[in-house]
Amino acid sequence: MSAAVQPIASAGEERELTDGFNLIIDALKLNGVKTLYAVPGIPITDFLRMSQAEGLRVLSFRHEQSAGYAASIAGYLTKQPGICVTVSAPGFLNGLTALAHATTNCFPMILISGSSEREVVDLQQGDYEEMDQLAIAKTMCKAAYRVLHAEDIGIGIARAIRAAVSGRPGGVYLDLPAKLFGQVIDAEKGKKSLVKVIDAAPAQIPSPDSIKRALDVLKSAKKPLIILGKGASYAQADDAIRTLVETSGVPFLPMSMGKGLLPDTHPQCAGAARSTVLAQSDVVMLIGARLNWLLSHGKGKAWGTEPKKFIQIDIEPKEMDSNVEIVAPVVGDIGSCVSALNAAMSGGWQAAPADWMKTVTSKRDENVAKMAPRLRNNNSPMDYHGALGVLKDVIKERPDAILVNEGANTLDLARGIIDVYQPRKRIDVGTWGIMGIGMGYAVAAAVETGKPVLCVEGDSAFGFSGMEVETICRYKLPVCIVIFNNDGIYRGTDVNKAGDDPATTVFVKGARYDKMMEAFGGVGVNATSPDELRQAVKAAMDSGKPTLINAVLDPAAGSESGRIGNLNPQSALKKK
Ligand SMILES: Cc1ncc(C[n+]2csc(CCOP(=O)(O)OP(=O)(O)O)c2C)c(N)n1
Ligand SMILES: [Mg+2]
Repeated sequence: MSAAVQPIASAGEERELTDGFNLIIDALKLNGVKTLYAVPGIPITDFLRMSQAEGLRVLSFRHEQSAGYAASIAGYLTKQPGICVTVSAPGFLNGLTALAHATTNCFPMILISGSSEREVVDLQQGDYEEMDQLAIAKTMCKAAYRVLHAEDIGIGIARAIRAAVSGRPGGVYLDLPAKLFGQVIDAEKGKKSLVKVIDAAPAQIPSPDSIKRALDVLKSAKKPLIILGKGASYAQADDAIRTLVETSGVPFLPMSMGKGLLPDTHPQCAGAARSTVLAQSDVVMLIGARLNWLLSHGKGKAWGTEPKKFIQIDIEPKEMDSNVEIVAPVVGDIGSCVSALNAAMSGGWQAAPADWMKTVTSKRDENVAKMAPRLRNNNSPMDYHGALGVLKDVIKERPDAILVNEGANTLDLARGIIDVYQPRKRIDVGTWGIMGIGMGYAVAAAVETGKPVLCVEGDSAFGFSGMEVETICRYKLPVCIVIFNNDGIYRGTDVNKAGDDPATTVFVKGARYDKMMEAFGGVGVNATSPDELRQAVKAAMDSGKPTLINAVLDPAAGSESGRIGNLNPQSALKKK
């Protein structure tokens, strides 16, 4: 039990007291929380001070959205809910995007926001930062709770933790009105009210029938494929997944954040033969991957004409048949499901047909060979391939570094080109293709893993969280940011057809983002060729000093919306 307590004389006896501030801290610490991602202000300024004094690490950001993204990815990386703390109304709303993002991506996160006085808010009498935060949050997360009495803090925090990590993980909102922090109760009573969450994410064992059905379908395949989603990475069942893939002899396709579960250079990796395996496979086993837009909903042109049978492993029963028929649903946590499959296969398993594996590997090798010379160009200004060839080498030399990636072309090309070798080393825009995760992710990745971080950022993408370079410098984090500066969104060459304003997709030409870093004492480098880029990134990764490299790209490099230009609506009318 932390400090707090002060003896007071009451009716001739001395009692120890505690308060809301201390009970929240005690409840978090009791449940193993070590880090808070936050922006201070009324009513949480003192709470953050006291948290820091009590040994919690408090990372103080410049904007709640970045603090929220940091918390969300901390949840993904650790399987413990990442905690973001904000002030009321505007701070809460700034954090809410990240909470919704966490829910959509199935990352465990808790957004704790201070709120204004209930009596005033509910009568809409115009309180300081008045807003019915709980009602708003409810529509955007997995669960939302409010605590009104100090003796309920223990239960409130326990519920939030359990809701965030159990079953399919997601975002949870916890509303803490200003008055709660100062509420004083008997210290002994307070201590007894705390709850340590036991087995917060209980294993969910798949039914034996579902395992047998899945293996029967897999056995019947002539051209099987395994798709590894970020749910598989989240599960931290790395060895079991590797065993399953290798025993089955099935080619695997990693989704963006599933990369590295097995190295991209693994002989069974079909990453560089994506269109071939999607179109030609006959049985597809999805492990922690959803058939959402990122997999073209499991149907249509990308999936070819070959009839498909889907096996799906997911903790959420409602995921099954969401887009197409799942002939073999396996519902349970990924670790338990994959272990059960491995156990059932251990009696002897006929590896996938060799001619199929050969088709996949020859296509893959052909694509890799075609790409190779483009990655070795030393053009100045750079193109994406020249710059990414350098970063591919850097990650090969430092496979333990965490790669953060956002942008359009910068994202799509980096995903394809930079090989990942270890699980949970690539973190990016996720299900929504969201810009703005960059610096928040970088902070949390450095803090939670202690590993060096390499951020590969489009110049537009970086702008969404760019002010957090100050945060990175302040905490002296080993983060190297490379900005692919092509003067704009997708390209820097658009021209406004009417008037003097610049086109909507272009930025100040020749901007020097590296100077921003220097403003806060970090290292800034302007790199105009792949050779210069290589030197600068290597120096940054060696020194661990916060570094920002402005990589000057040809403004004409890049295409509209990167690889997803087809999603732009088109009109039959002629465009202006
Ligand atoms: C929050 C949010 N706002 C807007 C977008 C739309 N959007 C998609 S990619 C992108 C920026 C692409 O430009 P850049 O980061 O410079 O990458 P490039 O293609 O130029 O390499 C934007 C604004 C988004 N995905 N998310
Ligand atoms: Mg750009």
